[in-house]
Amino acid sequence: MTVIQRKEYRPLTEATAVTYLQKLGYFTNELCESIEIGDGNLNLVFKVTPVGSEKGLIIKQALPYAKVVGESWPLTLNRATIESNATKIYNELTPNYSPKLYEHDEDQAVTVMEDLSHLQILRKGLIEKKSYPFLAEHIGEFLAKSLFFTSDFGTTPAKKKELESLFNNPELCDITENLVFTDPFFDSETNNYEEELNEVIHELWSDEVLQIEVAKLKLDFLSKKEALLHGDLHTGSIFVSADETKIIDPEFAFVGPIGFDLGQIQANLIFQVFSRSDQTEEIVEHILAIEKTFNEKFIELWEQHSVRPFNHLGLIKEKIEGYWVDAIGVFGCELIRRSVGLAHVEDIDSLEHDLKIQVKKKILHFGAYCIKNRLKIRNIKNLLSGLEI
Ligand code: SR1
Ligand code: MG
Repeated sequence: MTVIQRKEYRPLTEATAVTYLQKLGYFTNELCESIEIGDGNLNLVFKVTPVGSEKGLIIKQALPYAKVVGESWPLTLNRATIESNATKIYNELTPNYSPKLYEHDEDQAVTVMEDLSHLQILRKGLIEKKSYPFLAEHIGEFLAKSLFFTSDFGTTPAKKKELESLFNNPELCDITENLVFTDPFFDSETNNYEEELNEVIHELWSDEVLQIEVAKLKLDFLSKKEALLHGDLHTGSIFVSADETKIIDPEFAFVGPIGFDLGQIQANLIFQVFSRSDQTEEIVEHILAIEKTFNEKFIELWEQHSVRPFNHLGLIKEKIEGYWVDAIGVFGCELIRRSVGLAHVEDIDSLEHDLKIQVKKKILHFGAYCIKNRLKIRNIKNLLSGLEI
């Protein structure tokens, strides 16, 4: 029997990130610059560039705890392997929308990827009011392809079960279950909100209908195994320029309800509608166009690539309608959790205090309305047609 010796895990520094790459054969004879650029909640991210050159490589390393809280919140390193496996699948299914994956080291929880630093995080770009004419088309296509080809419409039962086992991601699913579907709906220690919101939040906590509907959505999150999800598709997980869109950070990937990815991205875009005083039409157009593109492409993929020839168009349409009903529920939960829970969004947090409170109150009411009325609302187009900000 061969015993494989695991190498002891060590967090990289800016200096060791360079030697790490050089040991793998990259930039061996070059002087390199290295900077830690991670601004997310969980990982170290280094950009290593040969001096005098624009493009380098990105090294991402998972830390054994959540950076956003500190060492008191231990976190599995396996999420780096989940992320690298998901990126590999996205490289195959949606190469235009995913960074190229070069290396993965399970022991060190390290992934080496394409340098996308010529792009900007979508959330930041939207806050700076930049325009992205192809955004909705790109996101809609990414969603349709990644979800269709990993669903029972686009893959075989055997491959689907392989996906379920490869993306067994209990720790990160648990974080989402708690932070999205549980903690914001009771007086949890993880919550983080302004005292001016006390009254509205207590209203939500004592709203029995809301509590039941959130419990149903949580159960769907735990039990619906529809497709491989990105699992954390907010505007901080997308890099953009005027004509490029790259989806990053799929460490929360798992096989779950399609409406989860659909609802999360749409909610994170609508924060811009709530926080902007002008130019909201452009964002509303993106949100509507994502729904339209997803629906059209999903049906097109089904017509051309279905592994289930006995399916009917009516069934696909019914299923897609169901995904959007689920999405509106998730959308509502995401609105509430980013206002009450642990992890906030810069779109809202960067507002001046009084305005922020006013906006957050609207978001909380709207979130609860979406969760409770999702079956009646049915889709994003209907939802936005009645939206008054
Ligand atoms: C402890 S992690 C907090 C949040 O950051 C991630 O990006 C996910 O959205 C998670 O819920
Ligand atoms: Mg992330």
